[in-house]
Amino acid sequence: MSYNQGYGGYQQQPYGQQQQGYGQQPYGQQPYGQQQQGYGQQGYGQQQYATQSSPEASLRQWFDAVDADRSGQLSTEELQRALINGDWSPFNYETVRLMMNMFDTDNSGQINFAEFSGLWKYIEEWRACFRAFDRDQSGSIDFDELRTAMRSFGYHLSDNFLKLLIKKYDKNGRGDVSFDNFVQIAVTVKSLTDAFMRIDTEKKGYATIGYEQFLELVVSNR
Ligand SMILES: [Ca+2]
Ligand SMILES: [Ca+2]
Repeated sequence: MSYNQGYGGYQQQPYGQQQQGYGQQPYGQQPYGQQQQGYGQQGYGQQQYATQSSPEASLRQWFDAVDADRSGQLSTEELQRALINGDWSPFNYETVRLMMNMFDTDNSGQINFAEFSGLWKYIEEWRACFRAFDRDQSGSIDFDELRTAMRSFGYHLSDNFLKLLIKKYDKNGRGDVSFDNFVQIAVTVKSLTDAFMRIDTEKKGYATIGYEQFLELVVSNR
């Protein structure tokens, strides 16, 4: 029952109808203007690129700086150097791989500059979102903050499941999650929910799923 209740979130507020879903987030409302602030905070603005004129030029320089072998493409390892949390720690490998899969549109296993620009914009949108939900500005998302975030994304998840998410993605053992892990949680929950909704055709919040169908769902979302 609690499962159905928890999952019921998407019945009550289907996508696009969420009270304050993605649309209402700071997404897109603060494009590059506000991100300047982010640049400085994340460290790379403090390096020699600080005074660059256009955001594109800064981004290009950032891309070139992390493209260690000068191939004009970023490998997963190079990309990891480009993606930094608020506390300057690099993104965890899993999140980098997730971003790689999402933005490597030509499936080359590398990220070119055009793909990187899209990826960067996406990350900056998430950064604004993360800041909005990090109420106490601790630089991490705790249980209450995660619950608020997931609700506003339209997911009504039980406290137990939210606790499980924190437990799984809390890399410092402090009972909260860093920026990279927050993104990973949100993207994972979304892709798994979308996959489930394709099986749950009657939108009941439960479905009969075959063994291999289940394996397929999990594997294709990794
Ligand atoms: Ca490279
Ligand atoms: Ca916080």
